[in-house]
Amino acid sequence: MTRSSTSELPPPDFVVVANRLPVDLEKLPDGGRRWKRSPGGLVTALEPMLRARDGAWIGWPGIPDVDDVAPLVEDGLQLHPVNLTAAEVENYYEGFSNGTLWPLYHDVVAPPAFHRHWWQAYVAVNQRFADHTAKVAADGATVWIQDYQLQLMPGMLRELRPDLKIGFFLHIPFPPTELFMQLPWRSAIVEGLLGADVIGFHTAGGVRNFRWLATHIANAGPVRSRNELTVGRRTVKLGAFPISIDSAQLDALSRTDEVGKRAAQIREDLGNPKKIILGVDRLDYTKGIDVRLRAFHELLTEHRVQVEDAVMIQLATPSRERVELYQRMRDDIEMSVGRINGEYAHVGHPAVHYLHQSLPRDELAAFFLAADVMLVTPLRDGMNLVAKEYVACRHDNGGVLVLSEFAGAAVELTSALLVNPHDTDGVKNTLYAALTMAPEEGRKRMRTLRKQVMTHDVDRWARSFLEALGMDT
Ligand code: ADQ
Repeated sequence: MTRSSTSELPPPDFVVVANRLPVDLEKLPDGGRRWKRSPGGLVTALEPMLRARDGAWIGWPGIPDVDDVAPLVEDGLQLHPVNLTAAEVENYYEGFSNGTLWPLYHDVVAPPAFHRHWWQAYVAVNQRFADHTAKVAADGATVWIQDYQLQLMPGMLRELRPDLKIGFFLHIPFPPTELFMQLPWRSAIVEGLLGADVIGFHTAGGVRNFRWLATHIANAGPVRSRNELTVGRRTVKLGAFPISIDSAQLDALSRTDEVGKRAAQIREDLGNPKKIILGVDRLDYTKGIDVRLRAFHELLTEHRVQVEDAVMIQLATPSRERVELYQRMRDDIEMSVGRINGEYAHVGHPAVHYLHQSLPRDELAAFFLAADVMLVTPLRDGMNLVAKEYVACRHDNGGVLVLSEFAGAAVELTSALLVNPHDTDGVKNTLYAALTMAPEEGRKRMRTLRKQVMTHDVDRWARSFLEALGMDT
């Protein structure tokens, strides 16, 4: 990585703004600090475009109370840190973003909390991001704002810099209007979003919900067409842009010898069971990890599945560990795993293997390649990239994907076995069907799924959004 300061560079004409920077700042034991890359799909997709244009990324570096970090340039990409205080992390991030908006936007599967001091912190932090961006962006630049933590920012930025082209993309579902209406600050959020020129959602359902609210509770004028609203003298475009993954890269990784050998090794380490069932998630109450544990447990109890024949692996990345609800959910999941193993494991052969760990990409690819059935059962999910990653890794056309109807991915991945995660019998019977599916039918379904995932990658997603915003990609 070559690093330098931003002072000698021209102002960027393409700027991405997200809650987090694509690098994390780490505190060292000796009191020093260092930057660590935090790879993610969004960075991979946008990096080439950002570098080609000497673009900039604005975001929080991941630790609170560091207001002395200068912007830096990393291999041609400008990184501009925005500081958050410890109180703002608590109130804007853990509070309003993850304690109010996250559950509200995910069908209130957990009750959202409404606190005025959380909201005030959300307003203040959005304003800081807007002020920062207004200072950094070149005349007439394109600014692409990401996700639910920054929904007020499009409006705030437009006030400061009407010359900018502003796009906003929501990575989580936009909820049904009846649920959104609970939010005491609903008009401010809708008006904030309407500051953008293009507002993107994963699905047409999100577009529909937002369009109704924009015309009923905010000052959006007549609907010009299904996907265009009039706001004052401006036109705001709405669109469904289903995000994806770097499909070719994962496909290539899963074809390497190392990953193939590691997948075989995983099978052997498990005692060569006939079937391996896999779940891979951030440990979050929206992901329905409990749903699939219950289904597997019942199949064992009903003797439809024997532990000698089928094992389950649940990989769970630690997430939001300071939030009490997440601590409780983790306890519940670990208790269920303990109970299933207590009843059905043999010494040396657990029924459920549970890893509360984040794994490297190649290791994850090996698990995907080893798994006969992939269980993706969220109660609600904006998209769910795990489902697409599984498909991209199955270059052998093997494996069966069981997918929740309530994941955005279900709109595209219709050849998966779709389930209603609230219907335990349905999930259980579908899991059984997946375990006993004729190989030819499995391959046929996987071929269709791969056609979709391999041709609709994250680069295509980013380009289609930026083209809607009028950027020459
Ligand atoms: P997330 O809720 O984080 O994203 P998801 O789309 O599934 O959900 O992405 C999770 C990522 O974490 C995947 O790339 C997955 O491989 C990785 N991961 C999960 N467990 C892991 C483990 N144990 N080790 C290593 N990596 C692991 C939000 C929305 C989604 C939306 C995305 C992108 O909630 O609905 O798809 O943003 O818009």
